[in-house]
Amino acid sequence: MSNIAGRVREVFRGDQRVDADALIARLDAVRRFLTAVDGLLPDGDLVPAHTLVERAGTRLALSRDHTVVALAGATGSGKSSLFNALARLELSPVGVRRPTTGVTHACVWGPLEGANHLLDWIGVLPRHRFVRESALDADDETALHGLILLDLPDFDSVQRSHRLEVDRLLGLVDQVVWVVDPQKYADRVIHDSYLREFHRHRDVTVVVLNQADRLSPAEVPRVLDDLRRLLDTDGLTGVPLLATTAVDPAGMVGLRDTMERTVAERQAALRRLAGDVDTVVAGLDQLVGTARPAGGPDDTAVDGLNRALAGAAGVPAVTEAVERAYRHRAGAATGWPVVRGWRRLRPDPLRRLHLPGPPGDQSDPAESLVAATSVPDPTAAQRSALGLAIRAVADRAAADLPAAWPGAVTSAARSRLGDLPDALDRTIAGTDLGLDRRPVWWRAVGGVQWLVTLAAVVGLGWLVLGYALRVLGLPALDNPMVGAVPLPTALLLGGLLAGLLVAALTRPVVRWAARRARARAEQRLTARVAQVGDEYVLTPVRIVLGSYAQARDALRDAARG
Ligand SMILES: Nc1nc2c(ncn2[C@@H]2O[C@H](COP(=O)(O)OP(=O)(O)OP(=O)(O)O)[C@@H](O)[C@H]2O)c(=O)[nH]1
Ligand SMILES: [Mg+2]
Repeated sequence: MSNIAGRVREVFRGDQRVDADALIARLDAVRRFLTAVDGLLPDGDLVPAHTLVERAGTRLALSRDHTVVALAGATGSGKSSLFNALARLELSPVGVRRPTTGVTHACVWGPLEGANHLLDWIGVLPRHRFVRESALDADDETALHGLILLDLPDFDSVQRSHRLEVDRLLGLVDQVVWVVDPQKYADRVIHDSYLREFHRHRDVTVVVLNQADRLSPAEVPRVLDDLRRLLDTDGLTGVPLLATTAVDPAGMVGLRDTMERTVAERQAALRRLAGDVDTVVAGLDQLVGTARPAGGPDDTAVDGLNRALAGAAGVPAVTEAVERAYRHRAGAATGWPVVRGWRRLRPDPLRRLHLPGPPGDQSDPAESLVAATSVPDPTAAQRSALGLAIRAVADRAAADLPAAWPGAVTSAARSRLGDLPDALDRTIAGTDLGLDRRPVWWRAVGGVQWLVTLAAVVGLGWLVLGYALRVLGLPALDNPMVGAVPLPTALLLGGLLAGLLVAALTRPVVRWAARRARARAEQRLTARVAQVGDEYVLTPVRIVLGSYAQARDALRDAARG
């Protein structure tokens, strides 16, 4: 037996210490990761991380002076026999009828009080809890003070409840001693379903080949070598492997030494949780990947979005109306006064869209309080162009992100799509189109038009007066001459001609200024519409990209073991 114990010490490697503060920092990082991805990634992918955070928090809050070690294995491998041999008492029934152990038994070394909360959490019924504290033992058992040993049911049980109980407990205990026997040590179930799954928990895994007395002394090393090879394949290289004989105290020395060392180190709980963090981080790695988070949506896609938004908001229709409104209003202000009134009868093109009318136009003040414009609704083509542009923004922003993220980015980009039409309409209604002041030159030209019209009226009056005097036989007025033309005639004709001339000369200037007013309005509208796009589409996308960056940083912190 001492040979076997010697072999055990050679491969034992429980020397890697886990710093409690560093572990808590890693768990905090996992918590930050979960906060960052909350609502963005499928909940199903996050279950192990949530479970870890909850379990680790509870385990660390409970006694850190106790080490919970579970004896796990196939039915009949000798778990209960080892449990009793370690306790040196017959606590858990050992039987020939399989399976024997149906519920977990616990044995606590040292006072039970401190361990009770831990056993409540683990879920061992009080009637199956035992205390290994006897005055008769003197100091024999002090080396194991702090140990809580669990005798588990069989994991390969015909009883489904046994398997469920084992799986539940394996997620909670600090260390697992896997018990195999010479007949079944190579069984696929234990290797494929259990040991392989525990490869990140090598630091808290011990494997014992029990019933070693059933092998000849020459066979023991051979079977241990074979088992070691299988464990290497399972990814459990270097885990302590020892042979035990539950029915012979000498065959328990190696396992007892291992237990004492585990209890003395007070490291198993921390190592187990560190292994859990490793497992969770490895599982989450593909959700975050190595891609650097994009700074934000790219410029080309944003330009496309702004164009599509402008189209959907009816910016072309409004700018067209601005140009016509400018011509309309300039015509009314600078046109020939004889026909000006007639112009005013025609409706203002901007008012027709329920946009601000000419300055001082109070014809319907209530209407100006209504945000909704009568800008035509977007066509089906404009709507689908907007949909595509939003998609393109999301696709470009999420191009380098792992598969789990593009969906979240697209949802964010589309999250406020329903509010966009109203927001765009309000923006159009609230944009200063640059037409609310009459240019000075309109007033100057208008003044000239009034002057020449006045001259024509004076000329006409003068002529009418002269004609009336002649009809009544009264002395005629002495008409001054302008060249060969009498002054009243010159005033009338000159005034009329000058009016038409000023109107003709003004027309191309008005057209040019109307185009400029249109360009200015287009610039302002495009800028305001882009702000709406920023608020309703780009900001939600940026928030998701920010969450990705936070999740990535958090996972990197959690991975630092
Ligand atoms: N010779 C020998 N027999 C053993 C040894 N360990 C256990 N046995 C016997 O193997 C049988 C099964 O032992 P248990 O301790 O009940 O096995 P278990 O793993 O608890 O089984 P379940 O509770 O059914 O999961 C009993 O008859 C034990 O006496 C050992 O080291 N050597
Ligand atoms: Mg048993």
